[in-house]
Amino acid sequence: MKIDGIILRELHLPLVRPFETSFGVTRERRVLLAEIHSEGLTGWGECTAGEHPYFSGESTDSAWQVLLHELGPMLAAESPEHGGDCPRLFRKVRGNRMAKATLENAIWDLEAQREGLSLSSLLGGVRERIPCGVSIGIQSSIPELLDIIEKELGAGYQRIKLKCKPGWDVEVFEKVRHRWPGITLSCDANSAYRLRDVDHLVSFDGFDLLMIEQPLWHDDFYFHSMLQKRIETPICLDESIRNRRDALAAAEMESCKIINIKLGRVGGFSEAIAVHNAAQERGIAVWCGGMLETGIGRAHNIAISTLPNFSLPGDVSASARYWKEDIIEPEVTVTPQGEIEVPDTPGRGYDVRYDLIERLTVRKETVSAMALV
Ligand code: OSB
Ligand code: MG
Repeated sequence: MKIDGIILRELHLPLVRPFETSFGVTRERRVLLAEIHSEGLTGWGECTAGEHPYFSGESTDSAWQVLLHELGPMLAAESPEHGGDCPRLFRKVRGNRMAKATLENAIWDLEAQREGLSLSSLLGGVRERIPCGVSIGIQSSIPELLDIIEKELGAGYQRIKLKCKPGWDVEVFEKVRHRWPGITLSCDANSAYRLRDVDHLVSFDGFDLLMIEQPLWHDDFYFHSMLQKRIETPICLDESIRNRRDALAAAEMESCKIINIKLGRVGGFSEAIAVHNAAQERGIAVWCGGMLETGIGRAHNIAISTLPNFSLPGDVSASARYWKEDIIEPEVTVTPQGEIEVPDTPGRGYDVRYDLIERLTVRKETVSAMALV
């Protein structure tokens, strides 16, 4: 498809409530969007890099730079036919997977529109609805946390994930389990623990957690494998899994029993499918993670979650949990059974609210026209 223009935008959107993890608090997102025009259609991609390089080495600013000066011009020069062609086009650029995913996912969005297929069908999805969980940040007190959990369970969510760190873990699990002995509960440490904490982590086994996500170093497989031998609770890797090879290494070393797939973290839909397939062949369940996305990234997360091995509820939840007003319509909503109905219209399945996006845009740049001739 001929690329007629690539526009990058930065939008500022306050979260409806701050989100705290072991690595920091986010109050307002600086969202980077790519808008790709091709043959009368517009594809959208969202960069999941954080405001700071704390989750991965990428940030809104580093991704902007790489998109504007490296990846954007490469894409414009090649005009790929398929989203699946992008990893090859971007091969020269190392890392920067969240930046790469921004463009690749927009090309898949365009391709689905061109073919008149829903993004889910184009990706090989099989589900008409997906099961949803919520990720609940660290709160200032346990009573506040319990109130939030009560509300989310009331809304139907099928799994509660608690962000944890030393000092916000066993006491919290105790109180939550005491109140709700039977709910599906998991936790996410975002690398907050070290090997000296092994005995402490063994004590998590008393809380019947579905998984503990990324307890140790962000780039580790070996020590997670040692830890998994000591604890019953299944380890889920998030930060460590950058691509299919990492999934294979983790499976081989038994570093985890579950993998969280995030489109940005693995570089886009193509690699997400490859991780999904590798995990499936090795009996590792996967689920779709979230990065506090707006509706555009959320629509893409919904589409990938329809693949067969996404067998656990994801961190893909309703727009209203994050935003006063989402930039898509309709907004993403969750049924009382805790599911999202997957749209079956061509492309991403949600309309983009262009006027709202224009209003929220604080920075806008077009990839050099030189590269577009
Ligand atoms: O580790 O899963 C994570 C948000 C930002 C960075 C990392 C993570 C998260 C979440 C939020 O857990 C998931 C969501 O989008 O609701
Ligand atoms: Mg995580």
